[in-house]
Amino acid sequence: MKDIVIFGAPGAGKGTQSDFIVSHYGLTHVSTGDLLRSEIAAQTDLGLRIKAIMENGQLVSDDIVVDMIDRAIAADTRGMLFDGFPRTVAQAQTLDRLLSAHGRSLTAMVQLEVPEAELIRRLLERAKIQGRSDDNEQTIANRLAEYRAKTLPVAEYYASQGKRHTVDGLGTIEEIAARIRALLD
Ligand code: B4P
Repeated sequence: MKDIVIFGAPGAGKGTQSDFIVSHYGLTHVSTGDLLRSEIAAQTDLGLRIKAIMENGQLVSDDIVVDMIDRAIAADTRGMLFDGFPRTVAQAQTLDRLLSAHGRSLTAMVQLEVPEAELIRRLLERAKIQGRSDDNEQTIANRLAEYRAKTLPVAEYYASQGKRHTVDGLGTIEEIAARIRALLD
């Protein structure tokens, strides 16, 4: 059973490449961004708190996302693709613990590498098409700062376990998917 993390900065293409990876390898897709947006759409008290944090470009607290992931792992029997999780070293440590409690361990982490100017270009382009409330210039700057400070250390965490694999995230969606497939095969 494969359990894979797709990792990268905001706009690196994690969600985009996840579609290909889950269909090709028959994995269960779990995107913490999607789960959090569903909570917002349901207009729960928790959703309202999450909305304010996301619109500010900050990370939602570890306990909220860990609870979501815990439930997703417990329900899965196929192997999983973790998209947008872990985003802090504490989340990465928790993922190791949760998988181990189910007799599993992470197979690989795939890091999409994209220069910052291209990340900003993609997110501003998405803003025009999807109108996501966290895709505006100020929020994007905050999200990139959060990424550098809290999420990039996760790459070192997996490098120290020998599980980090980098992929050039520039090119067409199909070219990048082919690079990921070559790596995972
Ligand atoms: P996410 O939903 O994970 O969003 P993201 O990082 O912006 O997107 P992604 O990298 O998936 O980009 P995409 O493929 O869509 O997170 C949103 C927020 O949720 C976070 O800021 C945070 O507040 C919160 N959150 C989520 N998980 C959390 C966690 N674990 N802990 C705490 N908080 C958490 O690509 C972006 C755009 O680029 C798209 O428009 C796409 O069409 C385009 N694109 C993709 N590949 C391309 C290519 N090759 N060429 C040109 N354009 C491309």
